[in-house]
Parts: sequence; structure tokens; C-alpha cells
Amino acid sequence: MDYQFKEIEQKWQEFWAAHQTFKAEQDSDKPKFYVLDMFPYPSGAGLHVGHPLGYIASDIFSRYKRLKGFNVLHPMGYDSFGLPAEQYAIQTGQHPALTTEVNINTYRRQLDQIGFSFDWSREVRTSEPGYYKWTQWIFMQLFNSWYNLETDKAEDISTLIEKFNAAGTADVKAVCDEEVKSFMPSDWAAMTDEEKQVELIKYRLTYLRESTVNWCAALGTVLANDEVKDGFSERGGHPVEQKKMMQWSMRISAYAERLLQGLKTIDWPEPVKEMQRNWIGKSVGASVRFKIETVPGAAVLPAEDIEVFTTRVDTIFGVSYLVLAPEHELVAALTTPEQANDIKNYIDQTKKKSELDRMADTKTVSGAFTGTYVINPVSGERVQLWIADYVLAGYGTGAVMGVPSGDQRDWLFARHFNLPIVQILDGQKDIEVQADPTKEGLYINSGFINGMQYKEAVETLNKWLEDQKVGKAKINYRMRDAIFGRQRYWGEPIPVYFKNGLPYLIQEEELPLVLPEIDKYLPTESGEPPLGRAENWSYEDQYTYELSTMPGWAGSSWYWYRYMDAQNEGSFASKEAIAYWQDVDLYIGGSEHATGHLLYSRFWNKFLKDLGYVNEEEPFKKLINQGMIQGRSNFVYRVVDEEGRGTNTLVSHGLKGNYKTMALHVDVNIVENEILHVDKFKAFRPEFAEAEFILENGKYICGVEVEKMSKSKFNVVNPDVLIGSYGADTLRMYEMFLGPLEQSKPWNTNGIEGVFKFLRKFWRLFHNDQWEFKVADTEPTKAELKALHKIIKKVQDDIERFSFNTSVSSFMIAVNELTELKCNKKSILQDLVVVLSPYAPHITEELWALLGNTGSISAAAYPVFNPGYMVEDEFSYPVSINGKTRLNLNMSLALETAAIEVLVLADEQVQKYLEGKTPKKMIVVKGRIVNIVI
Ligand code: ANZ
Repeated sequence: MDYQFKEIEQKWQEFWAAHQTFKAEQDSDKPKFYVLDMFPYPSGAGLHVGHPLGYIASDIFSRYKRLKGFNVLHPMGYDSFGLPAEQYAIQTGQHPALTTEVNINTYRRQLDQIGFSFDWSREVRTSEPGYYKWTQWIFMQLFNSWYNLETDKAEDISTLIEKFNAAGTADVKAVCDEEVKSFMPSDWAAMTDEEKQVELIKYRLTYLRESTVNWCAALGTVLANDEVKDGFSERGGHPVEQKKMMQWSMRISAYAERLLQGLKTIDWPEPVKEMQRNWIGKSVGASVRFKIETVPGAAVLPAEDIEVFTTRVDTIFGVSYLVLAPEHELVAALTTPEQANDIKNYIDQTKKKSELDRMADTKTVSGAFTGTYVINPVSGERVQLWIADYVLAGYGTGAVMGVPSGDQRDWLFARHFNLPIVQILDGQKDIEVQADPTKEGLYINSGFINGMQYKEAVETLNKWLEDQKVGKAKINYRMRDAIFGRQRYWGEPIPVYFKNGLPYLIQEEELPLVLPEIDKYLPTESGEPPLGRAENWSYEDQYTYELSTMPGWAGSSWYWYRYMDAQNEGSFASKEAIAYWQDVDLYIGGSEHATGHLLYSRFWNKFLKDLGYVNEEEPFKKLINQGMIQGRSNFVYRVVDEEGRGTNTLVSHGLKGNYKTMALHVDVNIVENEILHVDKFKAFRPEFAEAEFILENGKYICGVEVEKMSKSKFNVVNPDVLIGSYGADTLRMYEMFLGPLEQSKPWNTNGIEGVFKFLRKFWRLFHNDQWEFKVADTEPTKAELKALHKIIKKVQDDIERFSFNTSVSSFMIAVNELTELKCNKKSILQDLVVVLSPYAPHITEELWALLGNTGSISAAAYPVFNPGYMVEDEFSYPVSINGKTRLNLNMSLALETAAIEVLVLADEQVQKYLEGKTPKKMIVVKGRIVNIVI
């Protein structure tokens, strides 16, 4: 029978489902291997051909590892909370759970027909109460924990309370809020329960605080920094403004150093590591406190000093002003009445700018003088205190010392506002050079560090600051605590209720706290989040629950553990399952998650490890980012008149230069090899039913451009359609054939035919001219064995280095070679079937069965490469006579020089060239060449 992909694929997909072929068992004698895909958000549009790219690669790898004797865990699920379903609910009133269910069914159908080897018995859905129960449980653990800097890990909050009981705050080294109290054990004992709670929340790893957030009014929610692009929401493109709100936060900053160090231990793409390093943003420097001189006219003198963070404490003798962020809490208190107007105007002006704009703008100089002076603790000098938007409130201490001779931005600022500029480095006038600590210069005008080199100056100053109690060496991280809440409906409820304004956890037995039903998916009239609409929804019938829900990243920050033991009702995963599966060996997904998901997951993983729930410090040993598949758009060209109005004429691409035209997207599905199906086009755009088409050689040729794959550009290619015409095996191989996995590349359906033909040719090897299955039991020839072992080795090497595209062309070569050799030997073909099976699982299952095997090919073993078959045993020696190559002679490579000489001289043709003479000299290079001089 000819290659009937439809029947074959359906048959084997049913077989796999019925036999649970890919179900991973935990108690296996085999070594484990965990291959994970970033699970999808099930959107309404379903999968396009770009989505499965990474899944196909990971599936090939999983199947290959199975053949190599590993016990493979390869699961799939859905990140099913999220904004689109909720937006749809707002528009249509349809419950997001229903939309999500429908979308998941579409995804499942689409995934199934690609023939993935997923263990569906472990499927997770983050929006299912059985799953989010454990997301809530992890939240509770975080609430009940603090970060002890002495042990450098998270601990139960009870150990902090013990410390408070024993020695007050004296013994506590914690990552905590800035404004914690210092107290004695007796003070702690005297506090009321509520006072204790107020103090403890400053240490908890998830806590409430007022923070400046990215507020998106149109979406009615707060967005994370990575969900905002240039002041607009990434989804939907709505304006985003800065607003202060009480928010749940996660103290990820406690893990900054471990998150940084851990990068050294994992095999991830360097750009992703670099993005995480930048995000964490470690700066080694010092904090220095400047005293406030006097505040003329101020009612109360602030007792506090102004603390700055600097990475160049060595430039402290060059400080000529101090700047606070406009939002700094001391600004109001430190503004003199004369300057009040200027300061107010300036603050109003800054409010319009987002933090990103402020960071990006390095050219405009702006600021306002507070009227107050501060004292440089090292030089004793008196300098002006300003506010300026280049200082960010949330970074360092929100206050900066301005050193015009050390920093370009400070220099511009000082020059603009006529502030003093003191030269502090000898012999170097170039500011940029001076700002670079690797270019050392000796200090001048710098008091007790005069004449020192950089390193010595820094050490001397840090010590001096510490001795004088006006500062100290300090490491600062750019990474801030992560906001953990959204004012939305479709997310995990936070398992917290409020009593007298203070947050308390519900009981563990009460988990999951199920999302209540509401009438409308909108904020309440009084501006509370949608959960404020839920009726009779309160804790113990009297306390209000937290009304915001968890952010999009909550459910995905631990899901790989749930796959290890997805049905467990007593814990998020059993100890045994975690001990067996440990961590993810290979993780494949998009690079857009470089800082969000991948950082939060590492954070939660480290936290769970600290509490002893998991064993590994890092969740994902190896990461690969698959490239984006871009769309390949087609265009038709509508002729326009003088005023630019469209006419009823369309001109083919090659002739459009003769006209004034406008390009219109045309559905790529009605274009074949750039030739437009005119009739289908008329049906697609009825307004052109009567249009005139100016053709080239009788055809309408479309233009082409590479763009993002999107519905609006009519360039979406649906895998269902391709599977319908060519089958999943062809689609799988073709997606890999497109190019290196990690590269972005445009989709082009044109080449798919070639892959389909290859599979048919492969099928043909097993069949005679009448398409009857026929293989021979005879011994294979050397040439056949060589072709086989070449592909065994090539595919193995390719897969091990994740080069999937190169295998596809090698398969084609191998099948061509075997076709030429007319090979239908069972022993060759059976191994070849196994080698191809990770790529094309259906056709190979069918052939495996036809070859007389029972059970799935996935239980087979990958053939062992035998280098012996690769040895070339003959070589075609070029024979040159007096420097000129005259002929080639085939001789065994086993022959030694003397034997070669004899054979060469005996050759008839050679004798002709010798014309009866005896050679003066004969040089034989074994395996290369024979030279004769006569
Ligand atoms: C004086 C100085 C002299 C500085 C000099 C630099 C060069 P990174 O590496 O990013 O940590 N800075 C501190 N807090 C800031 C804030 N909230 N907003 C804007 N700028 C801030 O950079 C730290 C340096 O950035 C600090 O060192 C401070 O300027 C500035 F020749 O202090 B420096």
C-alpha cells in the first residue's frame, strides 16, 4: 500500500492513548530524564505553526532519550489563569472557566494530532482548585517565613520570634523592610498581638506594602515591569501610569545573591543569564550619610541624615551637590518656603514621566533646589540639596551624591545649574576616563586619600566611614521585591483575611480558597477589585478576604514539581517523587520569559529548598530558547489614482513599478508559490469580484514580506491544515528542517512537499513496485551497513547537541543511498526505523509493526554505532607521472607501500605511460597518492 498517513497517524495516536505508552513510572531501574516545555496559555486562537516548534524539538529529544534507556518524564499542561479569558468575560459575560475549557480542548486536539509523547495522566491546569490549592499553600509558607542572613536561608517565622523573645532585635540579621524597630526582649513581650503582627510582617517573605505600581486603568490592574513596554501594557497596548497602592510583595531581593551565583551552575543560553545578571544588577559600593545643616523656616528639623548609595566612594571629595529623587520622603520636610513653589512644580512635572522614560533620558537636565544644605561627612564641606528626576526613588537609597568631575551626568547637571566643579583626579581631564575605576589616576584635592591608587582609596574610605559611623561598604542590588497581586478576577485567590486591618492566613485545612462566583467581571462601584462583588464571601462570616488575586506568574513558578506527582492530594508532590525526579534536565521555551518566569521560578525553588521541601537549588539544569517562527505575508497591489484612492484594478508584483499602487495583505492560504488563486481571492474579498487583474505571463504574482505571524496580517498558517494534507510526521520533520532550533525564521510552506516526498520514499524502501510490503532477510552488504551506521551516528550526534535540522537532511541522504543500493534488507531497515522514530513517530510505528515487532517502537533501543563499518577499505589512488596526474587506481587501504608499488607498475595503463622505461624514483604516500618520476 502507498503511504497512507491519515490512517497510520490516527491508528498510532489511538494506540498510544489506549496503552498509555508514555506514562512515566517513578519506580524504575532506569535513570530518569525530565524534559519540560513551557506550558501554554490556552488562547482562543489555538495553535499556529510557530507554537509547536519547541514542543516538536523537546518531543524528539524525549523519544530519543527513551530509546537510549532513560525513564523519561515529558508532561504537558496549561497556564490557564490570565487576562485574555477575563477580558472576553467582561465583553461577553461568559465565565472565564468556560472559555478556558473550550480553548484547552482545542489545544488538546491540536497537540494530539501532532503525535507528542506527553504523559497526559500528569496534566496540570493552574486554574483548577486542585492545583491552585498548592499555589496558595506555597504563598502561606512564604508568609510564614523570614530570611535569616546568618544561615543565608529562609526559615520559619517562629525562629525569628524565638530570637525576639531571647534577645530582641540585637541578634537578628534579616532581609526586611527598612523601617523595622529596634527593641529589647522586654519590649517585645510588652507588645500586643497586633503590634507584634505589625512588626513581623516587615520580615515575612510575602508582605503588604505601599508601593509605586504600574497601574493600567483600562485593564483595571497593576502590571509587572516586564508587562509594560514604553509606557503601554504589553497586552492590548493601553496606557500605564505610576500609582501608589497597598500591594502584596514577594521578598525576592533576599535571594539576589543566590540567584546571581546560581547562574554559574546551570547550562543556559548566555543572553538569558546576562539578562538575569542585569536584572539582579549587583553594585558594589558604599552608603554614606550626609548631615542636614539647617532648614531655614522649617518648623521641625529632620533628625535623620540623608543616606546616599555610591559605587564611587573614592570621588567623595569631589561632591558638589546632593540630589534626592522627587518622591523621596524627606523632600517636603527639607524644602524651604522660598523654594516650595519650584519644588512643587518640579514634582508635578515628574509625575508625568514613567520610570523607564526617566532612566532612558540621559540628555535633558532638569531639577530644583530645595533651599537646604547638607554636610559632606568626609570633607566637612557644605553643599546644596536638589531634587532631580534622574534619581530614582526605588533604587539604592533614592539619594545620590553629585560628583561633576567623576560622572558625566553630574557634570552636565552642575554646569547647567552653575554648581561648583572640583578636579579630584590627577592628570586626567577626561571625565569618562575618570569615571572608569580601571583607569587609575592618583587623587588630588582629596584630603587623606591624596596620592593613593583606586583600590587603596576605596578601602581607606570605607574603613574611615565605618569608624566614624557615617557610612559603610555596601552591596546594592537593582532587583526589587516583586509585586504579587492583581485587581482582577481570573487568578488564584490569596488565602488571607483581614482583622482590624491586619492580614492573617486562613487555616491550611481550608485550602483551596476557591474563587467565588460574581455577577460581573468588573471592579465594584467603589473601585474594589471584582472579588468585592462576591456575595456572602467572608472569613468566618465576618472578616473580609483579600480581594486581589495572584499575578500571572504564581502558578508557573512551581508547576514542574506538580508534574512529578500531579494527583497528590496530600502535598504538592510527594517526597519520593521529588527525590526521584529531582529537577528538569531539559527545559525548552521562548526567550520572552528570560527575567519573569525564569527568575521567579528559581526564587520559589530556592525558597522551597530552604524549607526542605525540595532537594535541588536550581530547577532547570539546561535551558534552550527556541526561535520565533515569523509569518511570511503575501500582498496584492491595488492601483490607486492621482488622489491616492483605490481603483478596481490589481496589478501583479512584477508590473507594479508601472503604476501607483497600495499593497494589501492577502490570505497566504490562497497563494501557492506566490501565485494568487484569483477566484479564491474574489471570494475572500468580494469587493474585488469585478476587479481587473493585470497579469504576468497569465499569472498574478504576489509580493512577499516577513512579519510577525498574526491574524490581522492574514499570514497565519494553521498546523491542522498542513496535517490534513501531509500528516503530522511531515509537519514535525518540516518544522525541524526550517533551520537551527534557536534561530528565528520565517515560515514558508513551499518546502513541505519535499519532506513529504522523502517520507514516501522512505516508505517505498519497505515495499515492492506493487506497493506490497516486502523486506529481505539476507545479509547486508558493506555499503548498506555503512549507510546505516553513518545515519546512526549522525542523528545521535545531532540530537545530543540539539541540532535537529541537520538530521533531517541526513535522513534524506541515507534514504537516497539505500534506494540507490536497492536495499530492502530487514536488518538495515529495522535499525533505520528506530533512528527515524523520534522525528516521525507514526510512520515508524507502522513499519516497526509491519517488520513483525509487537508493542510500541518507543520501547526499542537506539542502535549502537559500529565505527568498524565506516572504515573505507579501498582508496582510489591518484597516480602522477612526472608531476602530472594521469589516472586513478583502486587499491585496498590495507596494502603496504611495497605491494602498492608492485600493483601500480603492473597496471597496463601505467606501463603505457612508462613507455618501457624503469622509473628513477617512486613515492607512495599511503592513503593519499602515488608519484612516479621517469
Ligand atoms: C557618586 C558617583 C561618582 C557615582 C561617579 C558614579 C560615578 P549602579 O552601578 O547602577 O549601581 N545612583 C545611586 N542611586 C541612584 C538612584 N536612586 N538613581 C539614580 N542614580 C543613582 O550605579 C550606582 C551609581 O549611580 C551611584 O554612584 C550613584 O552615583 C548613582 F564618578 O555616586 B554614584
